[in-house]
Amino acid sequence: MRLLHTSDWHLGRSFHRVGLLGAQAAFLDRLVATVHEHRVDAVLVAGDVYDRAVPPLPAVELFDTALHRLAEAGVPTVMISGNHDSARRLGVGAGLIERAGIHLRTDPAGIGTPVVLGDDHGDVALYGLPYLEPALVREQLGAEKAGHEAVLGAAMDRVRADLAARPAGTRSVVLAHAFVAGGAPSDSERDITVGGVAAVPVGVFDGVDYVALGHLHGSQTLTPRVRYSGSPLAYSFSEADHRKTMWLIELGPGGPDGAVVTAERLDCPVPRPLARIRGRLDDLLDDPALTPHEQAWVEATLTDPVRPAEPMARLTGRFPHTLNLVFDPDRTGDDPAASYAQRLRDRTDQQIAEDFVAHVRGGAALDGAERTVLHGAFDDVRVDTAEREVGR
Ligand SMILES: [Mn+2]
Repeated sequence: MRLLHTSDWHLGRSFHRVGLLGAQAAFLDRLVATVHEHRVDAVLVAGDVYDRAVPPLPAVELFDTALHRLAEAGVPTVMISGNHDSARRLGVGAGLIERAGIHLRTDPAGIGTPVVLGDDHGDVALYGLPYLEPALVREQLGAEKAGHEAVLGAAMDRVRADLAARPAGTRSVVLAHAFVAGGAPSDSERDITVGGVAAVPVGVFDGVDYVALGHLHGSQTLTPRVRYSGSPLAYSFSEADHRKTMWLIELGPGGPDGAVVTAERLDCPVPRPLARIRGRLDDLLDDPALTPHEQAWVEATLTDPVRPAEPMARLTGRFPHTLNLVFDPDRTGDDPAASYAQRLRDRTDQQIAEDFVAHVRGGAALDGAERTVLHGAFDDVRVDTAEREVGR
């Protein structure tokens, strides 16, 4: 059985000031063309279909068109909601479009009910696990502990229980939207770590022939059976070195150690390459080595000790698609002038809040109890926001 695995479309997202709807439409064209060209048996979309809970209308229209084209192609499609999607909104009409072969799984209640497809080697059960927000689904799933590992573990127990009741030799595929240990993040995923350890061990998926993951935006192979497809487009400059692809997975006949899995990377269309360039402004304007980047979307880091006049106007003279300007002046020693944004970079909300508390009371750090209170406050805000979203 041939599966096409993709995720993290983030329909409606823009890149700095540039709208990406055209690029997202071009990707969907490629997806549909690939389905025909490679005679794909099922399409797997592992979450973050949209960029926001309430996506802009053109993004909804693009999604609607994609659904119609997949249904017309007659290719069964399994989709789950990600942490950017509103599961409730995305799931509207799921029961109806199921009849057209589009299986939209947004409700944790359906985790143990797979889409069953078949080929010459027998049945394949495909389980869609929507993004599971631990505080919201822990009780429903009967997870013994809090946190991502416990709820995903409980969800996988349901999958394995269902699978065990099926005819021997039934092959299995799981779609999940999660941060699995060993994966490398970029700057365009929404953090899911507040409230504890986000990364779940890959062993949580044991017993399944293939796991189609979403959430991390770089294509990655955690094991031959557990992969991230990554996003079809770069959504941050930290992805400048990514090759954006889909996985074409061939699921062979079952065996004692699981079905044979082979994988091929298929490229997504690149609307415009990305380049991160760094140096003094005059050098960036002159350096012949930068010629290949002149038509790229550029992020320029200027290292001039004194900020040059009109840097954007001058840079766009050579690099008309410059989208982001960063100032990182060459200075020596400990620099009190380092920007606030630079000091906050790579820090979690919890760290920033702890430093703030210490700062306003003369340097006294939080003790354990205080840290717990702060931690709890972040959790509460997060759960409130999520509950408001699902309308509870
Ligand atoms: Mn995502």
